[in-house]
Amino acid sequence: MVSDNSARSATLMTASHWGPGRAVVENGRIVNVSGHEDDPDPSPINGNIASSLNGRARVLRPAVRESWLRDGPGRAAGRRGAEPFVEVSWDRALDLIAGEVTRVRGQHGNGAIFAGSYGWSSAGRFHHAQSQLKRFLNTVGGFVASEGNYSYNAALVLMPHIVGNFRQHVKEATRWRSVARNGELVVMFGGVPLRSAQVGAGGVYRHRLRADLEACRQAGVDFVSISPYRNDAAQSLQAEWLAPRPGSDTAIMLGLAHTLLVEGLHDQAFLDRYTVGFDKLRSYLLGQEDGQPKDAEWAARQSGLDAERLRALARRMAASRTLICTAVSLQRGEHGEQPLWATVTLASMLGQIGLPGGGYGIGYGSEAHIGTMDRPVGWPSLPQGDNPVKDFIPVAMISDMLLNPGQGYDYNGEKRVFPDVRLVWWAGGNPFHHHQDLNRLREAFQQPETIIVNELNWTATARHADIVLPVAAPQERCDFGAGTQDNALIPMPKLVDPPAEARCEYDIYCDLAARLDVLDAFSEGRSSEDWLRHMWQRMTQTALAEDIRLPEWDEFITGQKAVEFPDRAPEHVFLGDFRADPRANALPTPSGRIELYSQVIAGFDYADCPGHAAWLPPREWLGNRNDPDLLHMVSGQPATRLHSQLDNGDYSRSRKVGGREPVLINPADAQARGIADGDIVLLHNDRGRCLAGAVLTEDIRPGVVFLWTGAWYDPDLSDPQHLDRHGNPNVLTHDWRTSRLSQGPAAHSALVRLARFEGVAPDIRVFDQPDIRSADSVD
Ligand SMILES: Nc1nc2c(c(=O)[nH]1)N[C@H]1C(S)=C(S)[C@@H](COP(=O)(O)OP(=O)(O)OC[C@H]3O[C@@H](n4cnc5c(=O)[nH]c(N)nc54)[C@H](O)[C@@H]3O)O[C@H]1N2
Ligand SMILES: Nc1nc2c(c(=O)[nH]1)N[C@H]1C(S)=C(S)[C@@H](COP(=O)(O)OP(=O)(O)OC[C@H]3O[C@@H](n4cnc5c(=O)[nH]c(N)nc54)[C@H](O)[C@@H]3O)O[C@H]1N2
Ligand SMILES: [Mo]
Repeated sequence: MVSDNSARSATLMTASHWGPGRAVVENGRIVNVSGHEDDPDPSPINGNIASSLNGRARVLRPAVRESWLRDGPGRAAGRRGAEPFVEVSWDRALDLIAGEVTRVRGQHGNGAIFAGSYGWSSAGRFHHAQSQLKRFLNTVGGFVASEGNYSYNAALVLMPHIVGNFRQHVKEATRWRSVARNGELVVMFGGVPLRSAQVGAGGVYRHRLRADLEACRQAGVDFVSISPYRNDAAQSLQAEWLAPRPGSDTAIMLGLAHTLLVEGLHDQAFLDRYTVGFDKLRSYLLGQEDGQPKDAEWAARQSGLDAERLRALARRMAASRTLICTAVSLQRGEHGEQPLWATVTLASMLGQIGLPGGGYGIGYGSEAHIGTMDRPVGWPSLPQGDNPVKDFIPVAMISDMLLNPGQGYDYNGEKRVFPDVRLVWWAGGNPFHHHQDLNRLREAFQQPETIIVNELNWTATARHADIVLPVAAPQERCDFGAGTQDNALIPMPKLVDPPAEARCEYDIYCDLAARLDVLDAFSEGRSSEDWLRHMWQRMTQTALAEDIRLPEWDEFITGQKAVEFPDRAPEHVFLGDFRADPRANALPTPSGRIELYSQVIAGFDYADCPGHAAWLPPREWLGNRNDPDLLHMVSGQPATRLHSQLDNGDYSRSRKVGGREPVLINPADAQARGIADGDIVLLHNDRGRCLAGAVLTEDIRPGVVFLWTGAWYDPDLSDPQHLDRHGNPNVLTHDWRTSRLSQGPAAHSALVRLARFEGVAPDIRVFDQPDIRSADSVD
């Protein structure tokens, strides 16, 4: 009913987190996916889809790790990730899983099952991997969940204390159109990279940011980019570039705040009316607590920037309608709460919060929609049901949890205890890409008795599992797409069949639910097509309330046309209503105002997150390197893919250097180490080592190397440090948290060493099948 696969060649619509695509299907195979003609700025990431789906890394049949199949569940003592797999029939795999779920529930309870299963999975409202897994496990007693995300955990936990819900911040960010019309100056910490704005969770029908930013520039808005990497600001913005030491932004912001204060440029009336706690800040800025005024000279010493330039910038910010943009990357470092709180503090002192084109925003550029669009109505989703297990971990504590069952930890004012997890089930995420300190994670992954992973590809995570289930890709099943902050519904017809024995996850869970006698509770008697029609029916009602008539499902899914909803607030101003009437529109903070000092947070008594914005240097940064040989590694989002997704695709691979992930090196740092452009290099520290391909560029600050995230982890286990042959930065990052407040990941503060790699570089193996044996050799 959904697509006409019988035609020898057809061009059909598909959707992904990076936008809609036109897929060319020939003889039951996708041969190309390109951007959609309605999209003014389509993402080249589409260029990976066909080659990745047809690639050699697909999981083709259910597979079980050899000694798990022979000996049953148990700790793995280094064998996970090192052993061959045995392919088994679906019946056998599902019997094993049903038996294991029953065993763990019976012996240890559902609190021993972890399905926090973080990750972006794929676009599509129904076939959302985590929702499917959670719904299934909720029908059999629940699971330990995870809370927060890797993107902006510090913001999720801190912002409700000081301003309000962070997701609301992002949704209601001041629009670029308001900046174009009213703004004069945009000061960006970490830039507003067009590279990362290719992506919007769940999908983005039209990429608007490039045009919106250019409109600001054309209207005369000036941009300043404070970032170690020049390209974090689009060239067309002609931004002034200040390249500080990574991790020093809080000091810079406090230095700017100090200049405002001592020169009387701060807006006392705004501070009095809309904030609490400025007195504490004032004494901190003046050094009355610690004897250290946070003046421009002090900020310059921390950041490596020029003191006079910082003073001039503070004056200019006070004299202009200024928007401060802080990238979420800043809060993915140690004490990542502080640049957020310092942003709010600095913007409050400027007094422009709630004014058109002014104030502050966090995460502009981290997604396509921020400042460009907001979802006008709610989209339907698959209900996950209720989880009877209330236990969870902050998302980035996965290794901590697995290595320390029963141990206590702090989190946002709570004292919590890690559960004793026996069964881990991951669907739609790749912790062996996303988590920090992969050698530690490898150790942690030996602890559970069983690990199940549902995957499209033999990622490093699949290779560290006991049971791997092959699943269908978005183009191999029928669905509809709608970005969480987008304004369009996009048809996602099934374009081709899944390869070999890969299946839709919904059907897998139905078969498992039948084995566990919960099929009715899981499926409610619906097939996946029934669910899609049911969800579309609900969507039709929602749309009608907005006077929008949706086509019938069959017409929509075959019709190759998206449905767009009108943009309700094209010039929205963040906190405009609060500014207009701070009593009627009080913030959801204890005081109802912006909390420059939080009694609640101060009451937690965390040395790593005091009661107001403060400069707490990271343990690893250029300001305290004891050896000039050390470099600061930034590991930002890759231009050529989404995280680790489709890294085996043609477009991602076309940018590799010598087959390795590119690392950006300043020519001065390269020269000092005898490294030439295109060389294979070795990055290393006490935690691990990896190869990468050298790209020499003046666009990166001296002393900093930039290694993109997401290269599929490819360890050589015969090497004592498990040399990653490919270039995943997380073999080098530490597994420390932002602070006890939010326990967020802190990947961006890591020091590394760099050398030319001598000798013959080993082949990359992770894009091929792992060692798979036939069942006969074990049975
Ligand atoms: N060093 C460092 N590390 C970082 C970051 C950083 O800046 N620096 N950034 C962090 C951030 S912000 C994030 S969000 C994370 C991202 O981390 P992840 O979200 O874990 O990364 P993805 O590569 O998107 O992983 C998604 C996985 O789901 C699989 N998948 C896709 N669709 C489906 C499906 O339908 N079903 C199933 N079962 N699987 C599917 C894909 O094949 C892929 O392996 O990384 C974090 N890690
Ligand atoms: N193409 C593509 N787009 C993506 C993603 C992807 O994988 N691929 N991932 C998406 C996701 S899940 C997220 S959360 C967002 C993340 O969005 P961001 O967090 O904004 O993205 P990053 O690339 O990690 O960081 C942006 C820039 O911050 C700068 N930076 C790093 N550390 C510092 C610092 O200490 N100080 C200053 N001033 N600058 C610093 C780096 O130069 C980097 O280029 O991106 C999203 N967009
Ligand atoms: Mo993210």
